[in-house]
Amino acid sequence: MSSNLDALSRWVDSVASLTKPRRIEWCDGSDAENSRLLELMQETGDLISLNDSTHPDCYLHRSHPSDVARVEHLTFVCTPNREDAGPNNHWLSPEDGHARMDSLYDGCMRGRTMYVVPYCMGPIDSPLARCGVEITDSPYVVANMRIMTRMGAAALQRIEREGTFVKGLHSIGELDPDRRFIMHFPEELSIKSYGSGYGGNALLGKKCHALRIASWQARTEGWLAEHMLIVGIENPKGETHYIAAAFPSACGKTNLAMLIPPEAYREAGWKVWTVGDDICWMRPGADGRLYAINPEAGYFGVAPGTSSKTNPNALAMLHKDAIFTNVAITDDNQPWWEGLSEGSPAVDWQGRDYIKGNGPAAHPNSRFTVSARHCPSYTIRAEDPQGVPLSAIVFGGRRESLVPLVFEARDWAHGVLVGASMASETTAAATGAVGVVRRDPMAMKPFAGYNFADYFSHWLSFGDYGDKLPKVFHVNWFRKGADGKFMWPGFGDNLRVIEWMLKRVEGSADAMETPIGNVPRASDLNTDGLDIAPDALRQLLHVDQEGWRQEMAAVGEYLEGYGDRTPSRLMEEQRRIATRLG
Ligand code: OXD
Ligand code: MN
Repeated sequence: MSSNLDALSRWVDSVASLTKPRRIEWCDGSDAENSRLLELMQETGDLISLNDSTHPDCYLHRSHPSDVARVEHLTFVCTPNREDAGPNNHWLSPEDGHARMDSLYDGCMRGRTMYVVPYCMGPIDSPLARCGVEITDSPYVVANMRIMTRMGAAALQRIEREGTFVKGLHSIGELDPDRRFIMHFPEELSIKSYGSGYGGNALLGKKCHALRIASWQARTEGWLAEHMLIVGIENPKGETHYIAAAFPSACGKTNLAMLIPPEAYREAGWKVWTVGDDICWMRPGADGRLYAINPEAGYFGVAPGTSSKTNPNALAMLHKDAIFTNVAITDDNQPWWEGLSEGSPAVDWQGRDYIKGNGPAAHPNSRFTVSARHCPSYTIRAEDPQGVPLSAIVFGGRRESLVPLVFEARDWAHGVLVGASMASETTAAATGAVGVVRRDPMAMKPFAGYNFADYFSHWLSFGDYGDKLPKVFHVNWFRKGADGKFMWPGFGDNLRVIEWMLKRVEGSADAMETPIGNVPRASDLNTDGLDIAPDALRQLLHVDQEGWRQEMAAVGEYLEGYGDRTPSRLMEEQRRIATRLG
């Protein structure tokens, strides 16, 4: 074994002597290995095979009913200095974090197989990609990692060449909510997760590596690791602009990444290309533009609400080689969830006969895991080692009032404030109350691996790259009218808003200057064929001066909560806008 792999095998040995597995299996990512694991999981009941004629090679996994979402209250960033983790993270010292985890790991894999899973986040030959190794005792995690990352032999070869990799140790333990922790040691590039098999807690390449650890690495290396989709919008002239967009979990990133243009746009030649639906790593190129890769190779998407109306592309990719977690099934063994127009549930997500009034059939955070290549709007640019150049960055939250459909930041620093002041109503993607408005800067509240104040400074530092940077926008698809219904049709019609943004990028669309940024007039948006009352559109584009005065005051208080570390440039932006609001 080469000396670079020596370090890996020493770590594997030390984990094995702590966790005491029955056997160790190094995963190569091959089809044969995958088939063997799928078979094994069907024998143990971890996977249930779905209807083979409608959903070939698709499986259902039912998790422990207490283990259905990310556990933000049990997620820690362990740095020697508490301030480095910041008030946005739960903190433990590395010594205490390791001690707590290692006592849980002691003997935890007795009788189980320990899988060693080398993986690469990003195209295998990309300079922006980074590797990791996850050790896990869950074959379900291995099968999901194989879809979500470039997993196996090629990743191991890159690790052998480079020597560095993120170390992730995961055990499902007893799935006991009182013995469940997700810990990050950014200075050691390591992760320890115990007691959960749920995606965001257990597929360590995703939130733990590609966001928390990577955001830390990105700051030290001069790039950005963000909770953003990446989508290419091709106009009728055949030009494609790439956009990265940050929305909190379960706020429509997957839908926007796979948008189907309204009919008239399709006929005119507009096309949408999906690069990624959840995570974006970006760094400046030699030309001063930001280049982005999707570090993931698959989608771990929210099933409920996915339908032939809301996201036909997603539905089309869910008919083969997909793993469903906590969905319901129909009486002919097809997956089913709320919002799906076809079929009806016979068995709910917990395996009980479905009875109306007994709660939802599918868990609200039930998921699908599927390869990105199965998406009809997949683009081979997702494999481009250099990434795609970004024309726009979009921030957005779920806000039923106040926040207009879209506005544009005046410049980069204002854009950073727009991202930093994002807020959104909470969803079922994390345990806890749903529908409560909370500040979620850049949609990174659960995922920034360091102090938000330092993170804002890092974002501001990119301003030095000048006028080739993407333009920054904020959108809100979720405004509700007095009747409690959504005012904007959303989904495919969001392309109308994107068209305006891209015209702003090209300098060919108008806007009205307001204290919060540039807002289109109704006449600046293409509303041909749109089913919306003029008054609703007027309200959607209205800037409520008094409401924003209060919002900006709240933003100021929020930013001051980070103390001396809050960059003064950000506070100046906040004051500038607050002053203009009067
Ligand atoms: C996700 C999440 O799974 O954000 O992507 O929770
Ligand atoms: Mn996410």
